[in-house]
Amino acid sequence: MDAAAERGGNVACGLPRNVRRGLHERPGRRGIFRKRGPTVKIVLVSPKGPLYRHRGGVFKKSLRYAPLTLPTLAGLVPPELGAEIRIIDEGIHDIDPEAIQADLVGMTVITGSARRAYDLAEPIRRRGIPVVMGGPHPTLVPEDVAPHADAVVVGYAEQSWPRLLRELAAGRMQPRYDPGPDHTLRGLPMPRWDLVDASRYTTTNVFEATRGCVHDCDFCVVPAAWGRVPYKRPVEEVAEEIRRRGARKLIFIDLNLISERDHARRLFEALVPLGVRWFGLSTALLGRDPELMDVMQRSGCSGLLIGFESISRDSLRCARKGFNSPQDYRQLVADLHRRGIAIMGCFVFGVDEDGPEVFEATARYVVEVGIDLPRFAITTPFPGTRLHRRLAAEGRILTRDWNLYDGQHVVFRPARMSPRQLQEGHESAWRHAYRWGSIARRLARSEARGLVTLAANLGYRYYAHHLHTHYTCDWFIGQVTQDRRVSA
Ligand code: B12
Ligand code: SF4
Repeated sequence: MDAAAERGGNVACGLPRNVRRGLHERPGRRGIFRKRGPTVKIVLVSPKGPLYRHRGGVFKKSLRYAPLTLPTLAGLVPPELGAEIRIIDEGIHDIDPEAIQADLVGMTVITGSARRAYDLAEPIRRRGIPVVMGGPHPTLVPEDVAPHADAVVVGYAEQSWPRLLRELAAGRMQPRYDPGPDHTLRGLPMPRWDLVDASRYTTTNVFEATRGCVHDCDFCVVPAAWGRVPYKRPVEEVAEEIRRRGARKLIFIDLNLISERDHARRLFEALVPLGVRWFGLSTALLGRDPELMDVMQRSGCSGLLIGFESISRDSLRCARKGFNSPQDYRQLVADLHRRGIAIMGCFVFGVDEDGPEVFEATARYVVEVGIDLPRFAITTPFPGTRLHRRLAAEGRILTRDWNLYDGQHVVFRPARMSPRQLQEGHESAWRHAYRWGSIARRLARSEARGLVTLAANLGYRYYAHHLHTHYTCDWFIGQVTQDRRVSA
């Protein structure tokens, strides 16, 4: 007898056995929600990603803003279901899967958290509670996720998630949901921030104005998962949401805010009268557009994350990011600093053109140019990307342990160095960039420096010198042998 049946189909105890068994096969069955009285319990979970498994240090709270995904999904729950919704971000709250009481559990999954999501789902499903998974990993490789979930939601879920819930209520949830052709970001309900414990995050003033990106970089999950269509929210709706929430300092999580220039310009202009300070993401192409930088400055931009990726033209071409021009980086940094905009500069190591010299050269460069907050990552061939397919075809994927797909571990055989050189070189770049002397030199070059930038540097200095504490396991890549390779 399974646990749900044991509890006799109580409202809070998951699907009764007969409904659960026939979940996908019996369209038109009486819906579970109506059957169980007015209160439907939905628990939305963000399983702990690799970087957050070890708490402690400065990352306890200081650099973390509240995740937008779960409040967004909660906002999309159809009101007529009268649902009681709980949000659990496992980076913040511990979860006991055996104790979860719900009619449905929804999990958002990135590749690095997939293993954890599967482990959490297993005891929950055993107790008769259906689990639905969505997000980047289910979108990229739904077939990997399907055995671990009752339904997989592929792609953006603005239309499919409410449909799933209505169909579940009617007793005919399908095993897979795809976004309809009518996907739009117009007229979205407000994210349910009231369900988030704001005291655990630096801020809950997290917004999005666009989705997707027009570019097609080899390693990037975004074009692989969602295509190259940039979806845009109407500028007035974004401004209205900011106004209604009374946000003065905010974060845009859009991967490339300037993906469509005209929308970006109108957005920034709409921000001017709001008198906000904001942080967001952009490509280095911004450097070619002083007019856009001016309006950005007027709109209150105080920091940008920019994917510089490499200081080598060949490496950039190799990663299909040839639109970045390293010869222009210095000018871009200076132009942004002059406008009081600090820069979090991201670099990635391990593309085929990279040799062992790349680490020191890059670390020295970021100090010399004065990047406020440099970040380094190891090229990660996320499943479903073109890069993954190519490396798999070349027999260079070393492991499919998704726990290691976090941008901090070497999971493939690099072309011009050993896996160990890549792992150790990446760590040495972090340490070099966050030496006391390097921090001082970088910040001395930045006119955008302030207490926040200094505090963030101290945070990253801690991280740079404790990388191993933040790793999930002792993946000792040097010991990987030929026969541990995985080629598909
Ligand atoms: C913000 C963000 C973060 C934040 C996340 C936390 C936060 N406080 O917000 C921070 C900076 C901490 C972060 C860290 C990392 N991130 Co991140 N992040 C993002 C980003 C830019 C936005 C996510 C977001 O909020 N989107 C807005 C919401 C509304 O959209 P959404 O999450 O896609 O959800 C929609 C659908 O996907 C779907 N959906 C999602 N989940 C579910 C669940 C259910 C049940 C259903 C029905 C639907 C559904 O419905 C939603 C509405 O359409 C995405 C890129 C992107 N644009 O997706 C990368 C992204 C998710 N991150 C990524 C990565 C790799 C990382 C890191 C590993 C990077 C690193 N090395 O540091 C770490 C991992 C952290 C960890 N937990 O382990 C990758 C994931 C790739 C993959 N296959 O795993 C992405 C796609 C970026 C990329 N280009 O590669 N990230
Ligand atoms: S510009 Fe950034 S978001 Fe766009 S495809 Fe390239 S890496 Fe991905």
